[in-house]
Amino acid sequence: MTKLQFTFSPAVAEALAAGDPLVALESTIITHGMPFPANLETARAVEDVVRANGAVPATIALIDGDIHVGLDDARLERLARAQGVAKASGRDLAALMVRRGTAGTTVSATMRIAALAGIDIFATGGVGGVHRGAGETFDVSADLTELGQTGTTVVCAGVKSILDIPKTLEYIETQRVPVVAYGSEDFPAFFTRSSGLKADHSLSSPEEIARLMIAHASLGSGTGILIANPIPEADALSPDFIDATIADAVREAEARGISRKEVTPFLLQRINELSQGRSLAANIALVKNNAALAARMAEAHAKLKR
Ligand code: PSU
Repeated sequence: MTKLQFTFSPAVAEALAAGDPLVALESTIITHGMPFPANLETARAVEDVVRANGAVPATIALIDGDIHVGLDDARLERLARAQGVAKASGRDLAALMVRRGTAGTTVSATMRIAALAGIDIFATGGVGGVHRGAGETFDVSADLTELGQTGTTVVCAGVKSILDIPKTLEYIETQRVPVVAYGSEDFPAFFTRSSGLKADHSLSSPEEIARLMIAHASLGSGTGILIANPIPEADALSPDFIDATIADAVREAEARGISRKEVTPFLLQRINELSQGRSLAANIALVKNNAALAARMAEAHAKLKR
């Protein structure tokens, strides 16, 4: 088998060689999750947050058929401005590499690439999950099966209620993936600090999570870990407001027959429009909050591994 070659940025290559803390970041949030220029500003700001908290950011994307681990600013800007680029989950990567394609990588693709590159921790906004109506459509994000197979620790703000949150948690349980809420008993719902459902476990420091990662790895299950970090209180949206907005967007998606991998980007964009930018502001705040926690975890984890 030929070994997959990645294109590492100099900063990422150096950190990997030295065993310094690193945080992987996804790029579908740039290509499909936010409008330009907020996507570019956020991508840059999130990298700065990782650096300010003691780790090296490694934004992952597919550019002209090459898998990049760590993007320079010119590539980040190209990705943020690109129109009509692909959204690559893990299963799309090989075909896009052959076609020399350019794509944002989803949580599933990014966690797989991070693991192959030797990066243990990955920060994002929300992971995909079981869609509402999945009993009929079978629409379950590949993020969840990837979590069951790839040993990356993913920091998110829970999942959005565009999804069926109870079914998503059931599916994650079936995949044997530990779910830990950070500093809370509740599993958060992205825009709000609680989904109304309890998380299986709660931890309250980056050091504890780093110890959990080491213990989990020693058990050899091979699964990832999902860390659910609630949005900061000051940035959270009111549950009534966001639930009504999401319900309108979901109805519209159904009426327009939006399906498959178009569903999530459509809903994100419509919710942003319907909320007049309030959902985008919350999204930016929670991604930065996750990046800060992930960097502090990476620092604690790198110390334990030395
Ligand atoms: N949820 C968000 N923002 C996002 C995504 C999900 O709040 O940008 C992106 C992530 O990249 C995630 C992907 O991996 O959407 C899931 O897509 P799907 O539901 O088609 O699997």
